[in-house]
Amino acid sequence: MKEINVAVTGGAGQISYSLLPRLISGETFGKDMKVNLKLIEIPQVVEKLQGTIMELIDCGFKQTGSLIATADIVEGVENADWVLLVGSIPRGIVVDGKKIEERSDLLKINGGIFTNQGSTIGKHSKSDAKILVVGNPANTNAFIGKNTANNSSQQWFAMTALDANRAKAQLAEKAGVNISSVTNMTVWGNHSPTMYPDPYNARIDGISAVEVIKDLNWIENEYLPLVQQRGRSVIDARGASSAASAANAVIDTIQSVDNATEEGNWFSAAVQSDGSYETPEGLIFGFPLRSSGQGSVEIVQDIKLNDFAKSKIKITAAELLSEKEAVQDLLD
Ligand code: NAX
Repeated sequence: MKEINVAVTGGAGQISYSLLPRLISGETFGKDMKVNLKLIEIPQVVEKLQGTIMELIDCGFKQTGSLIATADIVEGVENADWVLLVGSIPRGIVVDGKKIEERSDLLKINGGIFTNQGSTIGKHSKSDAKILVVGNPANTNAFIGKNTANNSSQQWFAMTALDANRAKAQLAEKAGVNISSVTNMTVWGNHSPTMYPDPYNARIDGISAVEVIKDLNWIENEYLPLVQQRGRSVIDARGASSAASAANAVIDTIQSVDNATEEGNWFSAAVQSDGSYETPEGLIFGFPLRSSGQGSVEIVQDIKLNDFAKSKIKITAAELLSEKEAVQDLLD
């Protein structure tokens, strides 16, 4: 069997609990791939991972390779092919006696974590490693990580696949079709309520979703907030954040990056902007992407954006620029 090394931070968190079995079951990397997992946690929590490891062993998957728990980031990301940065400090936590409520404080605290993780990944993970940031604020954490990693042969992504899946699901429900009919979904910009899930270029059985649904008021005034606030709606209903669907989106992203994209389709993730679609260069920005299946991923060009789309993309770009400013001192 071939082998792959996967590192996951936040290994004892909610998303990981749904994610980890699916990483080692043959579902994500294929039936012929043995998966060596390194689970990384903060020192106060690392002991708990022994329980998770027992459960992973007890799943009895034949693709399961070595299972290691560590609080040492160097040991954790050493030689990794994929690094899944799921761990981060949530809003509301008390740090040095202060309750962290402000987005700017959250940006700084998590930024500090991602400078260290980024530089370690840059030095110790494989030269063709792929890194997916899930922990929020995901785009700006990835921006910090990529810049401190300073290793241009590694590829950094921030996750927008959950938003894209939510965006497809709402279109499918409104149109009364199966979700598999909805393709070409892009979530432009930030993984935050300013994101722009693009219904004009999304297709339902090959036709623009807007043309199929024929309800512009719903599209522009109801659909967007539904998708943008879906995470909040799940928390309100469940009393906990969306962990199973987030884990599923991690797997979707890995598969989208690792396998060739179907002809005519694309997938959604945030990558470093090269200035495409007049977005600020350097930001980690949600784009439509295609993968060759051989390691390269490119931004799909020449998608038509109407004035509505351009105005929404400007808003999310402005938010990402202000997040960048808030963490700039960590990068100087
Ligand atoms: P949990 O709070 O259940 O778990 C987070 C885990 O990360 C904790 O066990 C914590 O100890 C660990 N951790 C914190 N700092 C760490 C560090 N420096 N190194 C290693 N581990 C560390 O959160 P969970 O529900 O699993 O969510 C994880 C992150 O995903 C959150 O930031 C959340 O906001 C974010 N999300 C991102 C989504 C996306 O689409 N990009 C969607 C789902 C989710 O909201």
